[in-house]
Amino acid sequence: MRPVETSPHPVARRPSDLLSPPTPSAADKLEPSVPSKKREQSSPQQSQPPAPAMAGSQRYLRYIVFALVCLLLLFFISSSSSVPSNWPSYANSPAASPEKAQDGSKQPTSANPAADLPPATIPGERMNATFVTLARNSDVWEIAKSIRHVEDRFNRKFHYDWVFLNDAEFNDEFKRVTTALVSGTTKYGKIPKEHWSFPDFIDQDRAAKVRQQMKEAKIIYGDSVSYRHMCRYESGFFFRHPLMLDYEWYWRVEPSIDLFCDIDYDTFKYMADHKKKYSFTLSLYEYIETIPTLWDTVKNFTAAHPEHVAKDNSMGWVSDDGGETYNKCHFWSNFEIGNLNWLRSDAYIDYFNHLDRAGGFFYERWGDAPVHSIAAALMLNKDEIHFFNDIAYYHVPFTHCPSGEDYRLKHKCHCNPKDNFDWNGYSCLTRFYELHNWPKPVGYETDPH
Ligand SMILES: Nc1nc2c(ncn2[C@@H]2O[C@H](COP(=O)(O)OP(=O)(O)OP(=O)(O)O)[C@@H](O)[C@H]2O)c(=O)[nH]1
Ligand SMILES: [Mg+2]
Repeated sequence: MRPVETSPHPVARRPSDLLSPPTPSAADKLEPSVPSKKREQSSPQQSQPPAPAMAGSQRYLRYIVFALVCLLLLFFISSSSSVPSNWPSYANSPAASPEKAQDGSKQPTSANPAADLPPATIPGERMNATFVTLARNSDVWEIAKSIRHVEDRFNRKFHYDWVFLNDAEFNDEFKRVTTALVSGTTKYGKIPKEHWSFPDFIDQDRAAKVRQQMKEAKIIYGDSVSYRHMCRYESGFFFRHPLMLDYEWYWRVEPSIDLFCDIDYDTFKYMADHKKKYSFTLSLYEYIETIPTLWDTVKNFTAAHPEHVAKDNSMGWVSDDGGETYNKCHFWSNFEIGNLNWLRSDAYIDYFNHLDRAGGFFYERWGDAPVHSIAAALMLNKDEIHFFNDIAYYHVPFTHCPSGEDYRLKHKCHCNPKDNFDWNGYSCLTRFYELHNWPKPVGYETDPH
């Protein structure tokens, strides 16, 4: 919050203050019956006995002067509170004149009694949950925007904590700005070096060559070392940071995202009550150039650890040929609400270690989105993955805007349904609906797509 600045100069509050003549002094207002000049003159005169005729006419003169002064005062007061004639008139507005309120009664100003406004704070138990953001100090203003959206649409009603993680120390500005915005408790953690560096089994020359080749092939973030550390960290470590060990549920938030609709219920509690472990709002196809050997590595893992594969899994969502090849569908992991105990489970840790040893985070450019998504698809039962259709979300360049105008209006959504990515050919949501044999959501037919 910006400090309130005090001005050393008296400031005119309205244009009329500059235009109107000065109002009488406080002293004049307190003793209106004796104008100040008159008071000064009166004492010498009182010392001489007045002639009777003079005394009468002087009294009348005084009354006349007094009446004139009163008239002048009244004129000054009324002219200083009037607005210039070229200002718009609100004379007929009920708000401007309470005595003209629509029901004809004189009403004092009162609070809006509308019953359908959501309460400022939603009562009830809170889950053991936190928001989590990986960010650099330079992300401060973009994460500030994201926090504002999350607070306005959800967290001002719940006050969940927010954990910030960084491979460097957070500076004071980052802490000040984010702490001021979050309604829950904020925590700031530095990532240990061993979670944000090349493991010793990685061949540095081979990794550098790949980066050069990807740069020439113009693959997005193809030559970036830090992006690779970020993807590896989000895949295998954030949930093990000491600050995260306190929690069971997380909601991942990135800089520059938008939430478009009010969320009036506790999404963490929803996950717990419905036995969900992982969730998404957007899904799409991955660039195959960044993960050429990921699926083969996964197949090696499932062959070695069949016990980690869920019976009622979502293989049909990630493979069109019963697991032979990967169809590249993944949940977009810049948004996630999920269960930290699942990520900390033996099954997930075995999976991550297997992938990490294969080296694809550095010899290719494996993203945390396909890594999380394949794990969820194969190691969770399909009912444990939740599609948050009601969380309207944007991360450049895609928007999830819920189907159905009725829902959007009731939840004060400000997304344009034309921007909805769900039924676009590059989205994997239709496949998800087919996997579950769900009909398309209400409003699908009438919304533009
Ligand atoms: N501390 C830290 N955080 C990073 C670094 N690189 C990325 N991040 C964070 O990791 C998350 C993902 O990075 P992004 O750059 O948004 O990656 P992306 O979403 O694939 O790409 P964009 O389309 O550019 O958003 C964000 O929360 C970033 O703030 C880094 O080097 N250090
Ligand atoms: Mg991002």
